[in-house]
Amino acid sequence: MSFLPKPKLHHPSLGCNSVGFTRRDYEGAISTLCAGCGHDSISAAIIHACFELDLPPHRIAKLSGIGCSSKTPTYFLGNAHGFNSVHGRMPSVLTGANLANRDLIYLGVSGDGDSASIGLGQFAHAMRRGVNMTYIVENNGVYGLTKGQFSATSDKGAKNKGGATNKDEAIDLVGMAIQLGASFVARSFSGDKAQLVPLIKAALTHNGAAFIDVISPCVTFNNHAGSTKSFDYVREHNEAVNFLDVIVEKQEITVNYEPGTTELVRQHDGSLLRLRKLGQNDYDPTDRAAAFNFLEHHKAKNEIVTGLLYLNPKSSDLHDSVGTATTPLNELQDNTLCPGSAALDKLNASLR
Ligand SMILES: Cc1ncc(C[n+]2csc(CCOP(=O)(O)OP(=O)(O)O)c2C)c(N)n1
Ligand code: SF4
Ligand SMILES: [Mg+2]
Repeated sequence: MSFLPKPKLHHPSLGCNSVGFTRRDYEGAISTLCAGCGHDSISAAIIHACFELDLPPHRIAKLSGIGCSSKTPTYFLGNAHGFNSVHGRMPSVLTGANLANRDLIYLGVSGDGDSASIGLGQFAHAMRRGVNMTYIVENNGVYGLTKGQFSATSDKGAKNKGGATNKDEAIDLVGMAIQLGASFVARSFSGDKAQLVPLIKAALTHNGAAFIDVISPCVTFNNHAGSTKSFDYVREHNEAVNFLDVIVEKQEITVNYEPGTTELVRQHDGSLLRLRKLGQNDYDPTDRAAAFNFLEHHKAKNEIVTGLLYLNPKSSDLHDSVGTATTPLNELQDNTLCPGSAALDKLNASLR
């Protein structure tokens, strides 16, 4: 059985957020993934982020492709709109839905196989077009659902469970997203909820293409010595550049920070991102070229850089560039859809 509904009961004293929902209202069915799978921790972080952002679940549309990762939308936001599409095709289905109804908040969930192998072209075009969405890749370096083949994000030299070595170069989706023009690019780790939840909140409030690569160990097929996506390896090589707080516009914006260690970035919707810099670096996430160099530099040292890596605070989205109507298509009235024969005659005359 792949769908186990959770009982609706909850403790009467469970707190509500400002739109009247408890945390339970953001949950989905009981997960059927392997116990300990990193993907389940990401689902928990999504639930946490949406509850804290006070998002009404029915205002969210969650879409995915095929894979263990793409199964996860069943396990969170049971009251949201959902569409489980074809392997690697989530970005185009989401783009279509977004163009038809811009009033929903779009969350795309995918895997490294789904996005870096079969769906690489779809991933690239969603990023370069600036589709207003949060795009999460649950990156375990293998095709988990089909029993652990190397994926395109598996590092060269990494070993699979049977001891075979990957001979191909890895695709770094974070570097690609920056290069392709995504306006929000981050990397995190499923085992670091304190870092991941604020990143998801910031991505959900961002206008434009927001991409988060989340290293998410596959405990069944890729959590052994020799894997560069295991819990132990990521913990040992994780280099966090910053820590994020999200202050949404409706709250009174007060900040308290040590000068020189915190950076404030105001987003398109008025929300404020408070970035606490970690370590001794002076990392500036708004400098695209520097972000790219930083990534390459640390990759050469086998370090996995996490945190908010690139942000364009003046981002725009596909609707801005295409100039679409502000009203969702299903709400347009006949007089708007059909302005009459006089308007058609005028248009035809202008083309003669
Ligand atoms: C068109 C098509 N090709 C191949 C498959 C077989 N298939 C299903 S899931 C998958 C890979 C999933 O890997 P990933 O996206 O990394 O997800 P994970 O299971 O690791 O979370 C493949 C190759 C398919 N379902 N459809
Ligand atoms: S096979 Fe791997 S990715 Fe799939 S549910 Fe199990 S641990 Fe998770
Ligand atoms: Mg995978």
